[in-house]
Parts: sequence; C-alpha cells; structure tokens
Amino acid sequence: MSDEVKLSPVEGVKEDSQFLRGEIGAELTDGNDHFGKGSVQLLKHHGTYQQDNRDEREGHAGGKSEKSFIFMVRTRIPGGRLTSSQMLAELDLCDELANSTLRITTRQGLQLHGVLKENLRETIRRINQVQLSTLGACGDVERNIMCCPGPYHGGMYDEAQRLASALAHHLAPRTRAYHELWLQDESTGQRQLVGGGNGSEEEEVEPLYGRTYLPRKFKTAIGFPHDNCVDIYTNDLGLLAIVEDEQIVGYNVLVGGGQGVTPSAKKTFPALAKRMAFVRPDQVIDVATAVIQVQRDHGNRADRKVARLKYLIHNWGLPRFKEAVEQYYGGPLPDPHPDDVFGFNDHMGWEAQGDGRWFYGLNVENGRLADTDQWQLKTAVRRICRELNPGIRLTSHQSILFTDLADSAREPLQRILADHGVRTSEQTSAVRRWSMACVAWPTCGLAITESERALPGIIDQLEPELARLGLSSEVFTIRMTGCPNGCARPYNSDIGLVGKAKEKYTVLLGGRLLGNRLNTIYKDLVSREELIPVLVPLFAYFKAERQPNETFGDFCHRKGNDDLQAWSDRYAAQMTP
Ligand code: SRM
Ligand code: SF4
Repeated sequence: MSDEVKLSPVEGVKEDSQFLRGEIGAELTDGNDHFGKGSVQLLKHHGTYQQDNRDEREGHAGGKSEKSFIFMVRTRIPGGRLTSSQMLAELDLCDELANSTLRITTRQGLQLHGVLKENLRETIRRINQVQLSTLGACGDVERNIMCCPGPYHGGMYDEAQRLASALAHHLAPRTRAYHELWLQDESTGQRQLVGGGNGSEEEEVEPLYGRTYLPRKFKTAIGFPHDNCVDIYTNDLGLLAIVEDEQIVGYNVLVGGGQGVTPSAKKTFPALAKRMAFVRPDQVIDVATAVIQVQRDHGNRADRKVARLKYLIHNWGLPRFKEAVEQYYGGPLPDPHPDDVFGFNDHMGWEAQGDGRWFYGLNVENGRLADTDQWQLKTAVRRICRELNPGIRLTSHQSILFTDLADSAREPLQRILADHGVRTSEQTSAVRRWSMACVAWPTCGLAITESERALPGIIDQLEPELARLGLSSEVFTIRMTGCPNGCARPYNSDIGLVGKAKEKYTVLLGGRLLGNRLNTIYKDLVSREELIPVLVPLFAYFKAERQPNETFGDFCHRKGNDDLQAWSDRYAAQMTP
C-alpha cells in the first residue's frame, strides 16, 4: 500500500508495542481495575478482552452509569482436542477466578468470563500450566485452527488433527512478551513450563508476522467433504481434505470466507470462501503460509472494516490473488479437485470409534457449561472427567465429545448425566440440537440484542409448533447473534436471526447445513415477540409444498423471499377471524 494511506490507529499501537508488550506490564500492576486503550488492543493477542457486565452498568451510586471491569479469557485449542485434566483445570478456573461458568465457543475454544484484572495473570498462568495457551486466541493473527473433531480410529482423522496442531504451532506468534508478562516468575525471572509461545532467550523475531502482525484476524479450518462440521466456507482459509481409499491425498484450498458485516457500511458483506487450488499434503503448510503472507502484505491496513482477506480477494479477483499466492509459495498450484462438501456430522450421541472404544457427543446448549436450577451440567462434566478420564473434543457447534471410552464406561457416563438431570443428546430436539447462539449480553461489548439468553426460550416456543406440523425430526440450523458480526455464523444457516437494533432482529432464510450457500434477508427489524409468528407460517408452507427430501433452507431458497412473504400474508389473512 502507498505511504500516503493513513493507517488505522491499531496499526500504530501494534508497531509501537515492541511485539505486543506496549504498556501492559506497567498497567498490570498499576492498581486500576482496567487497562488503557492501547493495552486493550494488544491484550487481545494475548487472548483476553476487557469487558464489563452490561447488566450491571446502570444504577451505580448517584444513578450514574458506570462500568465494573471484567475480562474474558479465551483458550485456543487446535482441533478442539484436550485432556480430561485440562478440562478440569478450566472448570476449576471458572469456579475460582471467573463467573463460575465455562463456555465452549463456535471455534472449538473455551472462554472464561468475569475474570478480574488482579486475577488475570494467575488465570493465564494456570491455563499454561496445563499445557494450553491463550496466545493468539484473539487479535490480528491466525486464530484457533478448527478441525473435524471426529475421534474415529483411522488415518485420515488423525492426520487432519495432526495438521491442525502443526499449523497452529507454525503460525503461532513468536513474541517473548507472552512469557514475560504472564508466565515469568516475577521474583526470580524464571521461565515456566508452558503451553504456547516462545520462551527462548534467542533474538526475538516474528518471521511470519513482523512488527505489525496481520491487518486483521485470520481464521483457518480443516474439514472433510463427507463431514463439513467445521463450516469450512466461513473461514479465511479452508483446507478441505481430499480422500481416496480412506487416505488424504491432498487438500482443496478455499480462500476468503468471512461472516462479519456492518449493515450501515455498504462496503462490508459476508462471503463464502472461494475454491482456489489443490495441494498435496507435503505442500499444505507452505501454501497456507503463502496465503497469510499475501494478506499480511496486501490486506487493507487503513480501514479495519474491510481488512479481512475476503475484501482483498473481492478487490483483486481470485485469479490475481492466486497468482500472488503462487509467487510467495514459489510455484504453480493446480486447480481444485472436483470434490466438494456433501455431508455434515455433528458427532452427537454414542458412536464406535473403530478401535474397540466409544465416544459420546453431548449437545451443550449454546456451549455454556453451568450448573442451574434445572440441571448440573458443569458438575456432570467434572465428574465424567474425574471418574472416567475420557479424551475431550470440542465441536464447532459448541458441544463436547467424551472419547476413548471402554464399553464398561458407557453405563457410568449415562448414569452421571442422569444423576445431574442433564438433558442428553437423545433427549434434545432436532431444532435445539442444530441451533447456536453467540454470547452477546451481558459480556459482549458489541451486542445490540440478547442472543445466548434469548434463543433457548425461542426454541421452547418452536418445539410444539414443529411437533404440531409433524416436523419435529427435520434437520435445519437456526443461528442467532446479538449483532451483525456473525459469531455464531448466521449468514449461511437455514434460519439466521441477527440482532440489528434494540430488541429487533433481522431474519435471514435460505442457507443450509452444508454451509456452502449464503442466506438472504427475509424480514428486517423483527421484535423478539414477532419471531415465532414470522417463522411458523413458513414451516406450514414448507410442510405443504416441500419436494421429497428437500430441506427447509433449500425450500426457502427455491421459493424466494417474495413468494414466502406472499404465502405468509395469505396465511395471516386466513388466520384472522
Ligand atoms: Fe466473534 C468479536 C465472541 C466466533 C466474528 N466475538 C467478538 C467479541 C470478542 C466482541 C468484541 O470484539 O468485543 C466477542 C466476545 C463476546 C464474549 O463476551 O465472549 C466474540 N466470537 C465470539 C465467540 C465466543 C462466540 C461464541 O458464541 O462462541 C466465538 C469465539 C471463537 C473462538 O474460540 O475463537 C466467536 N466471531 C466468531 C465467528 C465464527 C467463526 O469464526 O467460525 C465469527 C464469524 C466468522 C468471521 O470471523 O468472519 C466472528 N467476532 C466476529 C467479528 C466480525 C469480524 C469481521 O470480519 O467483521 C467481531 C468484531 C470484530 O472483529 O471487529 C467479533
Ligand atoms: Fe458479540 Fe456480536 Fe459476536 Fe454476538 S455476534 S458475540 S453480539 S460480537
């Protein structure tokens, strides 16, 4: 980019930060309950966000609106794979230093909410003590690398997971700042055994990122054509494994997916990734690196609203982008293999792994592990980890797999769930199982509407309506977000409910579970109370006129919004006495 372009202020913060240090060290011990603006930007790269509990903003002394600062701490977990002891450590942390809940994210990570500044170092240190890391969980770097969590015995699943780990390692920031700030013993200066980052004394360099890291966040996922559970088309970089005779023979490289939109800025849009090339397994890390290098050097550093890779590809066109990747990589790349996504498995319920052991996929509503009046999900997960010591895999649908279980462990696991009143995957309706909501209120500073706290009630209302229409077993995705940023990936779902204005949602229709089609706006500014009346006529129409095996999203896509609206109007007229 030319020198005259005014860079975004965040670029200056990164440039002056000496590899993500800035004033964080000094501010950590300044006695305040919050950090200054520059540090807030830098802290994201360390995996933490400064927030406040928005429920509690009002009503402070003198009626003044005031913030009590708290921190979200995100652990990045490549492929969502961790051990029972790591899970237990996170559960302990949520009870001891956070708000007593733990959240599985839409990218197979874990989040703590409500950590106080004075406990931030202890929290991050303890996460690292169990060989996990928060470095690069947020910020302008490669984010948590998603990978199909299926724990099936056999080469291809393990190979995909190995690639996720290798890529995560290769693309992790190298700055020593993370160790200095969070992990170094202050009195002795001794380094600790840790899960991520560079603890070495060698000269500090960021060979991939340089001083200013990337223009924006960058997301990668590894999936399979028969199982696109990672929603590959929504990522900046998708690596779709091409499988022959159960062996991965290479990857289709998909580039430029992304969901975030700012409705008032017409230059922003959600985009599906584009199929760019086919690469052999031995090329994949170098080609992924080349894609990131092109974005690093040519992505927009002036305007963060259009800084994601999707905008560079939109501006350049795919052929020019591919040429640039080939130059950085150092050789031509063949066109993509014809294979594409055709299946989706959320891995819920009991399944044999193929090695004599079993896994159980437990649907976790909106990813929140908590004990409530209704059930003690957090306690149940804790007991399963302690008593049965399974492997753990988190899914990109905010759920959890307990893996590597002997046949004899199946009954005890079911008993633990029952003892704590946990709704099993088998007891969960299809509509709930396939729904997701982002965090939104009260912790997300960008939330316009409720999401995680609103969706369960909406599903409660939808369940009997679907049962009445005989549609209870239909599989379709409902994804809700509290703002248009798209954290629960609403723009390629069958039904997207996106917070747009105070207590008002945009309803989008016509995406699909496979994730390779964007939906379109059906109705804007729909209040929470109107959502069910807006959706029910559409299900009635679907029931009446669907084609054999047609899904709800495909039906809406085929009919188009005008036709759907006309039907709804007629339906409403008929219902009016
Ligand atoms: Fe997200 C920002 C939560 C997945 C697009 N996201 C945020 C922040 C950090 C709000 C902020 O910037 O102040 C949210 C913190 C809320 C809280 O209180 O915890 C937040 N995003 C989440 C999580 C926890 C949602 C969830 O319910 O699980 C997900 C964490 C994933 C992880 O472990 O890394 C999460 N965010 C996503 C996804 C889905 C995905 O990646 O598959 C997207 C859409 C895909 C994409 O990136 O295009 C997403 N988040 C955004 C955006 C819009 C980015 C854009 O290009 O416009 C923002 C806002 C921003 O970056 O400016 C954002
Ligand atoms: Fe917050 Fe919006 Fe993301 Fe929901 S979609 S977590 S409201 S940024």
